[in-house]
Amino acid sequence: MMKLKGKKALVIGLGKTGQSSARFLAKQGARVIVTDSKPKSEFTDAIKGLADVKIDFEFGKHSPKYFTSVDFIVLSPGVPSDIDGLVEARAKKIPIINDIELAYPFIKAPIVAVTGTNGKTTTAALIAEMLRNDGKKVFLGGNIGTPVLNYLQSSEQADVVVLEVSSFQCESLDTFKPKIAVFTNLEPDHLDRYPAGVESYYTAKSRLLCNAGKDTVLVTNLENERAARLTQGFPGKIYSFTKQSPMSRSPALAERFQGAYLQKPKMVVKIKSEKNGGDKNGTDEEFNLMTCRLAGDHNRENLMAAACAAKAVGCSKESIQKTIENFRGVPHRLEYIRRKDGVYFYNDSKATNVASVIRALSAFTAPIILIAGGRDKDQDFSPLVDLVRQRVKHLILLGEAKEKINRIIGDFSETFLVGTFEEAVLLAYQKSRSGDVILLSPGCASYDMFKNYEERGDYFKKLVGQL
Ligand code: UMA
Repeated sequence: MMKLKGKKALVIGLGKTGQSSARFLAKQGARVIVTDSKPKSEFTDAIKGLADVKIDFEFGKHSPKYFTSVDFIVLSPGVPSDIDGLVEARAKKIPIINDIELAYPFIKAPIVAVTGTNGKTTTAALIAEMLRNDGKKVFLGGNIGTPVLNYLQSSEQADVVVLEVSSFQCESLDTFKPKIAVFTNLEPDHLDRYPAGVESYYTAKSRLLCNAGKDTVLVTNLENERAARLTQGFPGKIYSFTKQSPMSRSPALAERFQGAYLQKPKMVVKIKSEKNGGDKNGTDEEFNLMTCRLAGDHNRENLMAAACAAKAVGCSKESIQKTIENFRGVPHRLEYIRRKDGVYFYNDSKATNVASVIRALSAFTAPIILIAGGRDKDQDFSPLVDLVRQRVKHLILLGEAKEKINRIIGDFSETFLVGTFEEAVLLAYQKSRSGDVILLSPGCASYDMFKNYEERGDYFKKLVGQL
């Protein structure tokens, strides 16, 4: 465990991560400097919130001198790992860690870490809910919005810590070793952050397994080629999930299979027990999905992943079934908002890449009026062509990427380019008929018009509420 007392630490970025890291370090007796490239005027609340601890701040730039005069650096996930000062710090062998690495040695409870391109937030929330329904105290944090160090600064003693871990957070993992590592799927994303190509994004994600051993459980998706590949040579236990029965995939797989699969309308979970008297072949537990409120096939995958992870920490069948019945989804992820004049409104503001728009469009059989656009992340929108042609009756585009998206998929549906969210919502409503779905699933980042995807989704919900 790194001794922090008296150590000089540089925290880069004063967002949620930077604030919780700076506070934790200062409380542990470290000498803390925080540097953020934005001007001081943007941090009035953050500075006030940290007034009770001793911290030095630098705003508006990152002075090179700090990067090489500290004992270690804590990097916020949104800060690219190749900014100038970091290159120099690396050359001088100054450790560069993130908040998860900083927190890890202090966490006593078993950790379930969830990553993947899509579905990781819903899966992490489902796991937490299953375990809470099982009477366990759970801390749920990480990329989902609550930095992990907030846990160590509360009086809470969790039985299980569930963390959503993004690729940006995986990148700087070094000693972190979760008990259970969940991969929902791996698909191209964040190519603006990984200019060397998609392989470097996958490499970043696989850092989650960099210390995996015999005692690690990997939960992964057999439907997804890249996620399935993680099982090759994996040293620990593998719980996989698949939409087909393992037998129909291959008898060899069925033989060794542990995990979850669908047998519509049921989900079957098969985990072999090694405890005294346990069933070495695995008992099948069946779960009824008829009452599940989560829309879309992708959510069936999230459910299977969550059930495998929950089982790996000893969750009961009843608690999993109860969660299936009561879980209403995570805000901004295919979140049902309301029905007006027979039209259903869904907020999927978290869909910031093409793969998640594909999932959202695939979740509905009703005609869709799709509102999309925002800040492009160098994406190829052409994989949307078929679904837009089949399911989208009107396409409403806005934000910086609207012309690019229009060039690629605009011809496959009646398309409108608008300037504001107000116009988009009003037009969608005017064009709708009873039975339609109005779906905000932008396929782009929100930063051209909003602070983040939550603000975008909340604004959409507000406008829909006002109709
Ligand atoms: N900054 C610099 N220098 C730079 C770049 C940025 O100083 O070169 C500063 C910015 O001015 C800003 C601060 O860094 O003040 C922001 O840091 P951050 O972007 O790491 O944001 P946090 O508020 O710390 O939030 C982060 C995650 N954000 C990102 O990964 C971009 C949050 O995930 C996460 O919830 C939070 O930590 C707690 O763990 C958000 C996200 O969009 C939801 N994640 C991406 C995704 O899900 O696709 C990965």
